[in-house]
Amino acid sequence: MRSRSLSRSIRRTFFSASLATLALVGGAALAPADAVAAGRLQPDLVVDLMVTDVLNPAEGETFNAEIDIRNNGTGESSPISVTVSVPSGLETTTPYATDAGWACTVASTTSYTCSYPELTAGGRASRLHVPFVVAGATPGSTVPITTTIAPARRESNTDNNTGSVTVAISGTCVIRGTVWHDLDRDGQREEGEPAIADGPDGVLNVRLWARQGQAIGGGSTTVNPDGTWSITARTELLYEVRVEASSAYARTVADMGDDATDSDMVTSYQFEPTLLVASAEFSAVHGGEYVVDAGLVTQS
Ligand SMILES: [Ca+2]
Ligand SMILES: [Ca+2]
Ligand SMILES: [Ca+2]
Repeated sequence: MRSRSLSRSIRRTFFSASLATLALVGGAALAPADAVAAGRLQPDLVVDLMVTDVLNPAEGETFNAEIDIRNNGTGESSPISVTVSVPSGLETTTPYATDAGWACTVASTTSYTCSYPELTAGGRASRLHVPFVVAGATPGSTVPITTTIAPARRESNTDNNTGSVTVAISGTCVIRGTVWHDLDRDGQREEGEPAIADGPDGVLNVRLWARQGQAIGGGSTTVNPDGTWSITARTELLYEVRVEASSAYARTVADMGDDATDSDMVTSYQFEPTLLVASAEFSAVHGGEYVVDAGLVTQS
């Protein structure tokens, strides 16, 4: 009896001594709940970002999905295994061996599997690049690509282990217009108002300008003797039509009256040494036909 009583007493003393030691080491007293959380260090792997390096790839072209993975948890993860889906319309190709730490294999016709070493708490994996070939996707459609991280051992949250991005498949459209001389400056093309022809004293060029750096597209042309022009262009991006002409001209008033016979140039970027005017930005989609006319007046 006595020995047991003694033993309990010793244990109690020992326990309070350890708590005191903990408090001293930590520099502040730890509340019991904090002590428990600190003792269970859990990883939380997250698909932090998923993008493609090309916004609008076309049939037969190769583009990359770019994927950032990090550990938002409090503990180190186990080695990481990631599945990247290959949807219908896209095909796998040889994975890269250049992403530090990553090793990818073609798991099947519908997925890649990629592995990476353990990530410490707060750690980020080097960016993963996964190549895709457009094969049989419908022009103008959007195709989703999904990344799924296999749950790490003791992972605290697996709801954020998936990320996805959609890529738009480029098609073709026709963009065309007429450049004319708006003699009476009313913004409408009437009978007798002439075309402005190609050349240093007329129209230097017509160009499709794309603001989105990761979009592929554009094109340029000169006008025909009757002032008309036409460009067949890639789609699933935003374009602006820019007309460069002699500085003898300026832009007439835009969007005045009947759209079939008005001028669609809403911006003047430059007057010297050449005139540079532009349409509003518009979304070009597969199969579309866009008429963008330019009325110019004599520079006064
Ligand atoms: Ca997670
Ligand atoms: Ca007119
Ligand atoms: Ca218009």
